[in-house]
Amino acid sequence: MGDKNIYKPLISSSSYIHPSAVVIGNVKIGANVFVGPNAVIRSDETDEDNLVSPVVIEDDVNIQDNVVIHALAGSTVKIGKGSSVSHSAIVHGPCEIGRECFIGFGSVVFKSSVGDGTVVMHKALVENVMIPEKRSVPSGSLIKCDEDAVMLGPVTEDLTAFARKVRQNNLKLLNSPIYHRSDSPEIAVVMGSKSDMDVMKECINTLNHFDVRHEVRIISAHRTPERAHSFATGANSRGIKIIIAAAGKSAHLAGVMASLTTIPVLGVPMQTSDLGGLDSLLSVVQMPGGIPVGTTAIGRAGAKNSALLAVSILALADKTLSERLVNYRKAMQHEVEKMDDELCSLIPC
Ligand code: RP5
Repeated sequence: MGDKNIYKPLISSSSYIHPSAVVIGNVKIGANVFVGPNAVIRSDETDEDNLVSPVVIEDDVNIQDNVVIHALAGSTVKIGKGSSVSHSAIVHGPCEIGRECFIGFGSVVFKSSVGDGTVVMHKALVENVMIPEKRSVPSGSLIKCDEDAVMLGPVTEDLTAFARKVRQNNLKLLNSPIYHRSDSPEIAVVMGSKSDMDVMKECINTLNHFDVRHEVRIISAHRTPERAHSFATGANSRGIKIIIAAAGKSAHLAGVMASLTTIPVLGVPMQTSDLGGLDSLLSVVQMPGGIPVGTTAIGRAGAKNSALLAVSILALADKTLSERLVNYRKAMQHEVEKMDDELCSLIPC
């Protein structure tokens, strides 16, 4: 048996999967992919070596409602960048759909490859063929041998424009408030390593105190650069309003995040054993003009303050949060006054 992790879907954080859609097994979904209601994407059949071949959905693809994408054991499915698979279509492996293709309502594509830019209109059956690039498959066609495929005419400009429009409209859904769940996190707390967690608990506890919805991730600018990239580019479309990024040593995480998104990024430099955190501080704070990172103090104080700073930014548009922040300050004030009173009672002022 191979590595069990390869059987888990790997989905870019910039993509949207509707809660009613089902994604099972060795499925890789790239950036900015929209998967609509009731779509099923399964890669679960094992071959003779007990391995599961992948279903790969490249960036900017849209998979509409009730689409089924599945593969026979040992075969793969690939949907190329910028393609659309429309309502109730079935793409069954082995199958390769090229880039910027369109597969229409209720069409079935099985054991076939479809060249870049080809448009398959509605209720067509494409089986056991290779369709060259930029062909047009009319609605209701049966394309079952290479002779059928050779007879296909070129895709017209109108069809290409239609496919582009469908793609653009569906990708817009990624940013639509209709698909933003009201319980989605507003703040992302990202740290470069699990070893940062002990300090970053200060941040997380403070966000919990203010009841601010947040998510916590471990993403490294150096060790998982691709994940850092897809996380930062997708944060805005997922409704994240502020990223808090903590890292130590040569701490690029906050800067990398800030370079890939326009939402505010707060950097927390971690204390280090070699240089006490000065290394982290300078790496986080010394951003060249143009890409700002709001930097807090090194270590625990900085972790706590990053949360408070994030809360104060959110409070600009949230009266309840603003009141909580005022009360938090008042409580701190009372605590210090109490300390002073106690001291004065021991040593008369
Ligand atoms: C950075 O390197 C992390 O943010 C952490 O502060 C530091 C050390 O990481 P580990 O070696 O403990 O994983 O990337």
